[in-house]
Amino acid sequence: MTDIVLYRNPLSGHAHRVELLLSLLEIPARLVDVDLRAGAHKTPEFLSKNPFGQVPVIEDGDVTLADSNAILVYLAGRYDRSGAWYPREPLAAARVQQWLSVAAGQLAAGPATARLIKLFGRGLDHGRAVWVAEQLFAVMDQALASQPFLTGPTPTIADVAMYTYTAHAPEGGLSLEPYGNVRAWLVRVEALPGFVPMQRAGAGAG
Ligand SMILES: N[C@@H](CCC(=O)N[C@@H](CS)C(=O)NCC(=O)O)C(=O)O
Repeated sequence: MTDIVLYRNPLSGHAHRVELLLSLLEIPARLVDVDLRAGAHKTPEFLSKNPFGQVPVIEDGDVTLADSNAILVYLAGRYDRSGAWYPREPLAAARVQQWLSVAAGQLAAGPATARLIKLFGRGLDHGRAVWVAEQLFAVMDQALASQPFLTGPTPTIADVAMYTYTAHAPEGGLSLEPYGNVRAWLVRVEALPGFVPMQRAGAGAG
């Protein structure tokens, strides 16, 4: 098997969730940094990989795939022989999908957007992002009161999708202090064999 190529930016939480699953599943990968500040994601060459001009994108042999959650589904479906990270049983799969939708919805509109505003000066509404994030964290905290991971007793790609922008919420001016179950869950994810963190922000992308 040739290494999977992951086009990413080191400060992109969407790209980090893919890097995290690659590492948890011990899938050999080569990381290629895309310089978002220089506009490398809007060149014809990169747009041929992802017409939306966004990271992450992976290349796996002759497969080119964009969108972080789609990539998680693909990697788990193709490479996780245990089937635990993306269960096939209809209700279990639906429970995972619920959180993937939240990751593309409230997580993106809340903590990820707050971070874009605070770190990268994006001209968006910080108050609204905080409002969305606080509602999200309250729901996550409740879900995690009765189970160690978002969909049950073992981790799935739902936890991978939700991890990064939750862990980095303080970079967007959000406090995780009121959400003890969320903080305990972050520690559990960080203790998984193969966990890799995203670097804390200094300079870079979004
Ligand atoms: N829905 C996409 C969102 C990816 C995304 O927003 N990527 C950001 C970096 S975190 C990006 O490439 N932004 C550059 C741009 O949109 O021009 C996914 O889940 O992969």
